[in-house]
Amino acid sequence: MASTVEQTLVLVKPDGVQRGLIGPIFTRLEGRGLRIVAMKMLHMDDKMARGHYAVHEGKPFFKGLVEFITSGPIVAMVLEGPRAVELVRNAMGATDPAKAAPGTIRGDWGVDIGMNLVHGSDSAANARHEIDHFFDRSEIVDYERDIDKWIVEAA
Ligand code: D4T
Repeated sequence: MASTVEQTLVLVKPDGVQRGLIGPIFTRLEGRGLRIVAMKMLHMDDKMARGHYAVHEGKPFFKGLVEFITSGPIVAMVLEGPRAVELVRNAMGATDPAKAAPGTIRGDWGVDIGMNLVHGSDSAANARHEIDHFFDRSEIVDYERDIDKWIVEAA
């Protein structure tokens, strides 16, 4: 049975951009069958970074996290598909690359928890909030692909 379609926010963090991993990371997520419905490159400023990571304010790694995420350009995208949040989180692997399974983005390319290449929303509710933090509604494109019928069973 087909699951509810969700949207999720994915960021390729500054380390992923600097290491030339934008394409390989996109390829994994797009190849999985998820549909890219919005995408842009930006350089987060301090205010935007603090807003995005507000839940971590006060934690010992917060200052370093904000410095890191604002240290260079990032790529933000919105992916859509059934259970998109869970699919992306599984493809990213555990937060700490040392604990991430081989075959995941962090498990294949990451070393340090502070430079773990990607961000993905951790719930559909947070995804909605995070997408609004990065994109205007008008920047999200509503379309279908012919191949979608080979990826998701009809309801
Ligand atoms: P993000 O939010 O970047 O997708 O990562 P996760 O969802 O996998 O993990 P998180 O929110 O718990 O952590 C956010 C961000 O903080 C860095 N971090 C985390 C860190 O530098 N030291 C730490 O001890 C933790 C827990 C890594 C990801």
